[in-house]
Amino acid sequence: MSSKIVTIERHIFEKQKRFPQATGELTALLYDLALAGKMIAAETRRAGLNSSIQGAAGTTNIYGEDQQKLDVYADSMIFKLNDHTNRLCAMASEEHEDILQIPAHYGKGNYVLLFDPLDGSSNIDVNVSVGTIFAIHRKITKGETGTLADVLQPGKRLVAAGYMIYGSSTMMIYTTGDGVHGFTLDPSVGEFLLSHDDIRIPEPPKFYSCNQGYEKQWTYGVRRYTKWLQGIDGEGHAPYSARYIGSMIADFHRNLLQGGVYYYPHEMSKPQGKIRLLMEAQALAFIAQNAGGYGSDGIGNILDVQPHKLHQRTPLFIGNRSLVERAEHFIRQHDQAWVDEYRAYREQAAVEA
Ligand code: AHM
Ligand code: MG
Repeated sequence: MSSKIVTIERHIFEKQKRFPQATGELTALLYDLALAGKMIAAETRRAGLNSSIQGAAGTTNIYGEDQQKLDVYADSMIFKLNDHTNRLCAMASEEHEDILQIPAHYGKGNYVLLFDPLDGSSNIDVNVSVGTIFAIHRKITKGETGTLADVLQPGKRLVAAGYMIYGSSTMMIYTTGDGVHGFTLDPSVGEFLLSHDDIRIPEPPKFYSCNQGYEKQWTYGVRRYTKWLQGIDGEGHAPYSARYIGSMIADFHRNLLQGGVYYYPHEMSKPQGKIRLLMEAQALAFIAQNAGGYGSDGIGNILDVQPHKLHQRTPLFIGNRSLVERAEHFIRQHDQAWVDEYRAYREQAAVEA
């Protein structure tokens, strides 16, 4: 534990100072996201008291999922805090079908912001932790404004990623590829203060997190993997404990700090899984990798996948490398038909992109 008080602003600034070519743009962008996190946290805390922000908004997003009022609030807050800063050329949100264009006058920035404004939002009304996930790419096209090609980049090219978790305390975790750092919001002063410096996912892991209620839909490899985690199949090791909140950010956060694996696998009826590659999986895989862990789609590294569409979904296995690689092993052994089908989809996708 450091003896000095480090605000998130100071931390980001000091990290960026090491790069002489840094303009301060990324620092400011991350700081704007911290501000968005504080505003969403404040609204989330009052959700149980205020019917104007609690419950369903009466609308659906592009996946046909019911939007919560707080989904809509979080989405518009992130957009409004970032649409006029000259730092971004485009944004993409889980809640919108197309990329979000920045007003022409401001849209000449060097970065692209992708976000899931409120992950796990179906849990808000029952007071369970939710979170905001974000990922930042550098603009790669030559034109003045951002295009879909700037958004559809593999996760290995990310410049930064992170999340805010609105739980018993509010935290912001971020990485720019140089360690994963965690800050806790001190509500009395409204500042994120460094509380978890240079997070490394611990060994040995303790937990596995998945929706086992869907086992019927799983392929044989995923079922065998789960039996292995339970210590039933294989070498008969002690079982890992099951923890599934149904709010990925909360499950991921626990496993990042205490060790474990979260998985939302492919299913017979959903061979591409549920989790969104661009707004969820890339960011978390980048964080996991920078904390010594690993994120896979069951075949290989999520960060190598070249996306072909904005709302592409992916199976996700993420956490301690040893546990994720074990999932890949079971899938390779038992789910060859799915591997062939999914690999073909990925390769075709790369050509289309
Ligand atoms: P969301 O971004 O619409 O909230 O969906 C993602 C969420 C994850 O947070 C969570 O792990 C999963 O969906 C829960 O899905 P299920 O209810 O099928 O287990
Ligand atoms: Mg989500």
